[in-house]
Amino acid sequence: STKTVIIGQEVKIIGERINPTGKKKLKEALKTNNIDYIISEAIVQKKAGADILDINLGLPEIDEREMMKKVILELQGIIDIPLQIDSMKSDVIEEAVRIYNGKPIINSVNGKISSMKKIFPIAKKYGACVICLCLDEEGLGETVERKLEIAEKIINTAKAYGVPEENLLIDCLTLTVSTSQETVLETLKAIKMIKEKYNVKTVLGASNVSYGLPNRKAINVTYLALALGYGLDAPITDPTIEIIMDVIRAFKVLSNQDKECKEYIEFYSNK
Ligand code: THG
Repeated sequence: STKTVIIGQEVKIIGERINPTGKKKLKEALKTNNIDYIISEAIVQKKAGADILDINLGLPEIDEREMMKKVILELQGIIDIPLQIDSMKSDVIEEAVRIYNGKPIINSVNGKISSMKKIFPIAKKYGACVICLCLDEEGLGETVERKLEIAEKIINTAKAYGVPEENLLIDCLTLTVSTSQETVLETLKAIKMIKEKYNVKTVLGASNVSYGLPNRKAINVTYLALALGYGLDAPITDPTIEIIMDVIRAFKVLSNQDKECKEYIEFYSNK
């Protein structure tokens, strides 16, 4: 189907804070079974404006499957925004989507046969949405052509497994601008082209791009604003970083999503 609407539907913020990568406090909480800390991180992100919460509890020292189950059961009794199940392990993903009340989002599948073979049957069985990473056996797609080729392969394979296009979220992935400068705009062009061609949404991690540079915030928010301009539907980001939410709120005004600037005025008048 040919899509003409690239931007205009509401941007959704995927909160990334429940992920132990580089987070000492969360690692400690996972090791000591401190579910309250994880719940507080969920509440903080929702209050800051997250629309969806990514849940990654992968730590070698713990029983990830048990922890995931406990956290999902607790969180869905407290918080009403959708959860995104993020794990390297397909048994953890399956257990989580099985007990989840509602339509879960799986983070993630990629273009490798081994990944699609594990993830798509689960997505089909539970009616889940799936984030599809533009990488395969040959590595991460670095050009528009490669990203499109991988996305197309994943979309077609999903359909063969009975997972419809509208349940797919494509992640075009970005490398770090300090080491792969020529590739970062390719990611944005791929977002636009994939949305023109397919009935899918797009997601993108909005902070990997700046590794290795000083003043990372400036790079991150500028790239975020560009990505939104190219039609990114859902940035994966930390909503507690004020300037990130400033940019998203401003973008919603400028792209005619925040009608009559209502949310914008409401938010900043009360500050
Ligand atoms: N695409 C998809 N999923 C993803 C990513 C993506 N999941 C993981 C990641 N990228 C997004 N989530 C994070 C989580 C943590 C950090 C960055 C992205 C992070 N942690 C800091 C560190 O590593 O040093 C610590 C920050 C802190 O202490 O607050 O940056 O691209 N589909």
